Amino acid sequence: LRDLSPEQLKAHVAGALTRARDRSVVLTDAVDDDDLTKQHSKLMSPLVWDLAHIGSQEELWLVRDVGGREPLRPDIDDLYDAFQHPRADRPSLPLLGPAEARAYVREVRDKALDVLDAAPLHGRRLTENAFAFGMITQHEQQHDETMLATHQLRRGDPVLHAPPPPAAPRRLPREVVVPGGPFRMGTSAEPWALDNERPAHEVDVAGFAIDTTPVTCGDYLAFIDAGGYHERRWWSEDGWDYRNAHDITAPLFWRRENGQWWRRRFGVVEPVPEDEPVVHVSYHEARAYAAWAGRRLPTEAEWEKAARHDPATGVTRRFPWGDDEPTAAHANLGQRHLRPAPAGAYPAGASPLGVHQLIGDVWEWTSTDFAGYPGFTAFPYREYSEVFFGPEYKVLRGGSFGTDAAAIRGTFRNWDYPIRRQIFAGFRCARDLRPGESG
Ligand code: AVJ
Ligand code: FE
Repeated sequence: LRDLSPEQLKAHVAGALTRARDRSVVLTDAVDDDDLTKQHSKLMSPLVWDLAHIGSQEELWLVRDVGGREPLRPDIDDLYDAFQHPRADRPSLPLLGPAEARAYVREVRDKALDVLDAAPLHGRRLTENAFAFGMITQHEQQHDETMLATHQLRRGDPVLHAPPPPAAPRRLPREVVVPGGPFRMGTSAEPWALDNERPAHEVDVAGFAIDTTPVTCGDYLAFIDAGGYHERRWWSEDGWDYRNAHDITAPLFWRRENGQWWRRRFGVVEPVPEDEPVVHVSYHEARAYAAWAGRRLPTEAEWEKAARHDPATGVTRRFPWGDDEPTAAHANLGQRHLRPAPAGAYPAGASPLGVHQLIGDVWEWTSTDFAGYPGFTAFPYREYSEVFFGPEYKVLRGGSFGTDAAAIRGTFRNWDYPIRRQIFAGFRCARDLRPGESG
């Protein structure tokens, strides 16, 4: 981005904003007004809240803050402040209706593009102003993924459609050994990296082995068939309490009928596909599976080293495949397919050591609590990530099929409660090296 002229950068930013809006429109035009305004799950906002919230944040950060323009709707700031109202309460607020929300986000966007036109995007202001536009683009894409998760929870006929993902060309070895030693984690250079990804810092990671691909549904069925959900010893104390409190015996959206496992996926019920990464499992289930398999979840630093470290050069890459932005050949991103791709389907996206599908397909649970890196400074506000630091949240990495390329990087950090299953989360396992094993 730094190599672009201000005009090229503006065109790039405008394009990214437009792509995010096209996606928001697809997600909100796909359902009728009743579906838009009702709550499909206590865990989620009504879709019409997400839509107006996207506009409200854009008004605050681009129109008012960068542009210094007059507020459009100061009266609704509070309604769309995520910290004022928990998701469960949002349907009972006097929200903008579908037509009003659509008109509002259009009006905000017109003003934001006007601000972009006039904004200085060069010199010292590049970082400040371009970052605000990048942040708002990512914010809209993040809420689009949230809306996609709401679509998955919604009952009724399918309304979203996409072609199936590519097939896997060949079977891969089960795991890859990542040699021990330091690597540079995080970033000080990515222009659109959020505060929690910064700064770059050296981390020494002992040698470990990590799964070549995320754990598949077929792998996970073996855990179910072995009685994994019924054996206390595989579970943490919190995990076992959670499993019992909700009588959890399979991933969310799975059901067993007539001797066969089925899953519901955006309104379609289909047999569970054995070669696809498992999705809609909580951290607790991921951890129990790993214990049953005689393995463990990777730490966040292990995940990032597997994804970014090139042992041949010692250089940390932006993505597993190198420094280029993701394309359709690298990773399953952006709702291009409405499901994870079979394990091994993205050979062009593999890391130097041959770890596959780190970016896209499913978010991957790590064993690490969400915290700031050494030297962390909150930016642009504490509420983006700092207020979530602590042991209640686990870090997830890599993005899912529902994450847009604009909102994922090798350094990107997501976080959620270890009980959450409605997000597009799966996992892969790791293990310590055995004595004498190279690494
Ligand atoms: C980074 C995905 C945890 O959705 O709660 C959206 C992103 N922050 N609006 C979330 C976010 C404010 C955040 N996650
Ligand atoms: Fe938000």
